[in-house]
Amino acid sequence: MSEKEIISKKKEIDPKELTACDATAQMIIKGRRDGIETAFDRAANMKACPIGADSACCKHCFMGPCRLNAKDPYGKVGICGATIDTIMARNFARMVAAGGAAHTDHGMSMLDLFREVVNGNIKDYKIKNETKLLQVAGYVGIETEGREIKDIALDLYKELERTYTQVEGEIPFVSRVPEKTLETWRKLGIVPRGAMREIMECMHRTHMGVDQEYKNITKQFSRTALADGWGGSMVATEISDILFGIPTPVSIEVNMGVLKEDQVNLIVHGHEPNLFESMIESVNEPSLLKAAKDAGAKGINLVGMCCSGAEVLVRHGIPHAGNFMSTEAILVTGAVDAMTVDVQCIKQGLVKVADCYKTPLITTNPRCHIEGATHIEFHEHEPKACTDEIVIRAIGRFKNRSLPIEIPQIKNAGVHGFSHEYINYMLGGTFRSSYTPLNDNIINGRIRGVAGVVGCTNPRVKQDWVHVELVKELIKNDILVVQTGCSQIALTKAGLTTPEAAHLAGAGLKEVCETVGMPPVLGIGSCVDNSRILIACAEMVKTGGLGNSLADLPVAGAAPEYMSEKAICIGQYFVASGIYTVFGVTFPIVEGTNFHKYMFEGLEQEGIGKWGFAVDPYEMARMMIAHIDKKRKALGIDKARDRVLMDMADRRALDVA
Ligand code: XCC
Ligand code: SF4
Repeated sequence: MSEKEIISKKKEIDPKELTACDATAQMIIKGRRDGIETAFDRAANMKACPIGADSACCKHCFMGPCRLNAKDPYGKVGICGATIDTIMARNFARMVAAGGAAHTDHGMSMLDLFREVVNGNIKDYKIKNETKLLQVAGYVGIETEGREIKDIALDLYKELERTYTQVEGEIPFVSRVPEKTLETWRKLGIVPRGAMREIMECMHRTHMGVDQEYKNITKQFSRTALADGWGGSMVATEISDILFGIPTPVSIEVNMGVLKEDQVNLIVHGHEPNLFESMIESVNEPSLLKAAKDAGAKGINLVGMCCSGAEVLVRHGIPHAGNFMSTEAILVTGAVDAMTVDVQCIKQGLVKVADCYKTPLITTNPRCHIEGATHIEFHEHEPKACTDEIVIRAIGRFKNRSLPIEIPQIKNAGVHGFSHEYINYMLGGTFRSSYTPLNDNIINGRIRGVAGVVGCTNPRVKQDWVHVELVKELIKNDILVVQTGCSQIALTKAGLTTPEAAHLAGAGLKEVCETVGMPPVLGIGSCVDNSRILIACAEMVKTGGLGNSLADLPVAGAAPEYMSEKAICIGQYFVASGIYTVFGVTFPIVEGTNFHKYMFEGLEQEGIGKWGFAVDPYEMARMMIAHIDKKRKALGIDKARDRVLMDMADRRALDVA
C-alpha cells in the first residue's frame, strides 16, 4: 500500500469539526487531496494515552516504570512505595521545570544579547528605548540620576543576571510584587532564587527517592514557576522592550489571506524576537528586493506565526498568518517560499509537509535542529549572514514554483499592542496616566473584572472554538479580556480585537470601550509577555481600592486549549501569584486524590490562587465569573454592579475601616 493509500484508510474527521478556522479547514481538505497528513489527522488516529493523561505512571527509575490505576488511585503504590500523590506531584514538577526552562532560557538569550550590545560587541542591534531602560533600572533600585546610559545598562545587566544565577536570596523583580503577596510567599517559602537553582532543585527533588510529600514538592514547583513568571519571562519581556521598543496599539491583519501569490512569502515561526528583527532588515535590503523583482516577484512578504509572530505583531504590525495548529496547514497553500523557525512549538511534522510543497524549512538556533530541515545558524554578532541567506533561498523557491497554489482568501483585522505601559496611558490619558480609571471602573461595576485568556491551540479540541466562545461569554458579562500567545490570533480571526467588537460586550464594558476607543479584548504579545499581565495586576493592587494582594483582585486566568509544558508553568506561576486559573482540554492529575484537592482548593486556603478545570467554554466562563464575583463580594464592591456608585476615596475609607 502506498503512503497515500494508508492515509486514506485512516479515520477522516470533517475539518469543520476539527477547527473553527475556515482557512485551516480549507487547507486540511486540500492537504488530504494532496496526500498530506497533519497533526489533526494524527490526533484523530492516536488516542491520548489514558495513563499518561492522568499522570498515573512513573518512570523515574528502572525498578519501574510503574503504572498505577487512576480508577483506584490508592489501590497500589510503585515498586519503591511511591503513592499516586507523590507520582503525580513529581510529574507535575518536571513539567513546570521544563516549561520554566524554556522561558528562562529564552530570557537569558535576550539578556546575552543585551550584554553584548551594551559592551559594543554587537552592532546590528541597539538600545531602542532608553526611557524603558531607565524605568526598569529604577524598578530594581539602580541609580540613574546623572549617569551614562552605558553604565546604567551594565549595572542592569549585572542585576538581572541574578534572575538566573543567584544562589541565595530573592530575584530582582520581586521588587514589583505587591507587599502582601510577597509576605505570603515568604511565609510559604516560595520566593524564588535564581532560575538555574530552582530548576536544578526541582529536578533533584523529583529524582527517585527524594521528595515524597506532595505538599513539599508543590512548594518547590511553585517557586520554580515564580522564577519564570517574575524572573525569566519578565526579563525576556523587559529586555525585548528595551532593545526593540514597547508595543503600542497598531492595526494588524491575521489569517492565511496575508500570503500573497505574486510575492516571495517568508514565514518566521518560533519565539525569539532577535531573529525576526533581523529578518525585517533583510527583507528591506535593496539588493534582495531587487533580486526578488528580478525573479518575477512583486516584493517580499514577511509574515509571522505563533509567538514569533505575536512579538512583531505588537511591535511592528507585521501580519500574522496563524497560530500553532495552522503551521502545517499553511504550507499546504503551496505559497510559502521559506519557513524559518528558531525554538519552541515547532512540530517535527512540518518537515514532511514542507518537503511535499518544496518549501525550505530552515532551523536557525543551535538548540533546535530538526532532522530533514536545513540548518542555517543565526549568530547575533552577524545576524544578517543568516537572514539574508534565508531570503535568497526563498527567492530561489519563488522562481522555481512548480506546484499549484491555493491561498484561502480570508483576512481579518484587529488592533493589538496593549503593553501594560500603554494600558496605563490609554485609560488615564497623558495627564493622568495611571491605573486609577481601570480600578475606578471595576469598583463602580462597569467592568466586572479582568480575565487573562491565553495559550495554545490543541488538536484534541476544535481549534480556536473554545477560546472564542469563552471570550465572547466573558465580555458579554462585562469582563475585560487580556490576551497573549496563540489565543489572541483565534480572537482576531473571530473579529473580537477591533474597537467595533465593543457591541458584543455587556453594557458597562461597552461604555468603557467606546469612551476610550479600545477593543474589549486586548492582545498584548507573546507567551513570555504573560509577565505584562502580572505587572498589570500588580499595578491594580498598588493603585488601590481592590485589596492588598494579587489574590484579592477580581481577576481570573484561562488557557482553554493549552498543549505545552510552558503553559503548565505559566498556569502555576499565576496560581502561585494568587490568581484563579482554569485550564481546558485535559488536566494531568487524577480527580479525587489528595494532590488534586490541594491544587484545586488547598492552595487558595494558603493565601494564593488555585487551579480550575473545564473542557466546555461556557462552564469555564461560569467558573471564572463566579470567582470574580466572589472576589468582588469580599472587597465589598458587589453591590456596585447594581449601580451603587462608589469612588476610590470611599473604597479606601472602606479598606481602612
Ligand atoms: Fe506555543 Fe508560543 Fe502555546 Fe502558541 S501559545 S502553542 S506555547 S506558540 Ni505560547
Ligand atoms: Fe516505580 Fe518508584 Fe521507580 Fe517511580 S521511582 S518508577 S514509582 S519504583
